[in-house]
Amino acid sequence: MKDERFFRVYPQVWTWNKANGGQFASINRPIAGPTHEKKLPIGRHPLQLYSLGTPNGQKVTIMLEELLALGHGGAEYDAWLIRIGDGDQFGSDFVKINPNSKIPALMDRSGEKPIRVFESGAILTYLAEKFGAFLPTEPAARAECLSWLFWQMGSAPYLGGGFGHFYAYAPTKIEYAIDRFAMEVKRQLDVLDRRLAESEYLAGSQYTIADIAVWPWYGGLVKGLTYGAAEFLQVEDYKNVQRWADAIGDRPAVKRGRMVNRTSGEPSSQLHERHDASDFDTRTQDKLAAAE
Ligand SMILES: N[C@@H](CCC(=O)N[C@@H](CS)C(=O)NCC(=O)O)C(=O)O
Repeated sequence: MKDERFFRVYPQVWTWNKANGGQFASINRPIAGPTHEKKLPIGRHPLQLYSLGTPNGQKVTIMLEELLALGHGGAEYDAWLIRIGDGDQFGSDFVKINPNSKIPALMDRSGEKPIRVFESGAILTYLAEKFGAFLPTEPAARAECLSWLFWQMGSAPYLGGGFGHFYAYAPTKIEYAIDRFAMEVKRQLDVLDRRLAESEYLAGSQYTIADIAVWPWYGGLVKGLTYGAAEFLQVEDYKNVQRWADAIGDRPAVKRGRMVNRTSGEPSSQLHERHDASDFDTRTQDKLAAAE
């Protein structure tokens, strides 16, 4: 029950203040559905990915690059860029693939009827089952893998929407919110650190979709790639997470997956769209700029 003090600050009925000064004020809205008609391009490969190189987007491109590295030719994909800052996620075709208007979104066009998949955890599971890879089949190992995968899906919003939002993006710094989410994120890092003290990877001795889901968020955080919060959160303390983050970050497929649909950082690390394996050598932003 809200008390008197609440209504001194807030009205009885919430109204939408479009210009609230927040970093993502231009795209945040309280209603779902498309804002405009927009066709999405379709390339020549069986899998069509519509995404952006954020941690949630990287999960899928890392998975696809890992599958290709294993020799699964059916995992060939076209990765199209969805610029969420420009509102591409509210285009009509995109909303048909993901009614939640968030990247990543996947269309599998390999069968008779196209299959849409949204939510990064669902996409990882779909691809793992389709290709029989990175998801153990033995019941105990499979349960462990899915437990950590779902742990990620439930935990990362506290890291991104909670800590990251209030520490890095909110227009006013609210000590209570930063403290609350810093504490939760440190607790989560400790959960991972204790697990990785007893196990090489999250689900056991094998590298799985659980690692692929968790690494872009928590690996990025402990390597100082996210929110500039490495010192604030004392990420060096999490020695087992550091060991695991380094091992995964060294994988060639992870290095490639991180480049796809990336629009920030060194131009040589940005491959805005990926349509062919050779694009990593020929179509990064530095190469495209040099060719102009
Ligand atoms: N639970 C979703 C989260 C996806 C998500 O939050 N995507 C963000 C980028 S990292 C997005 O598309 N934001 C656009 C928006 O909120 O309008 C998943 O894991 O796929």
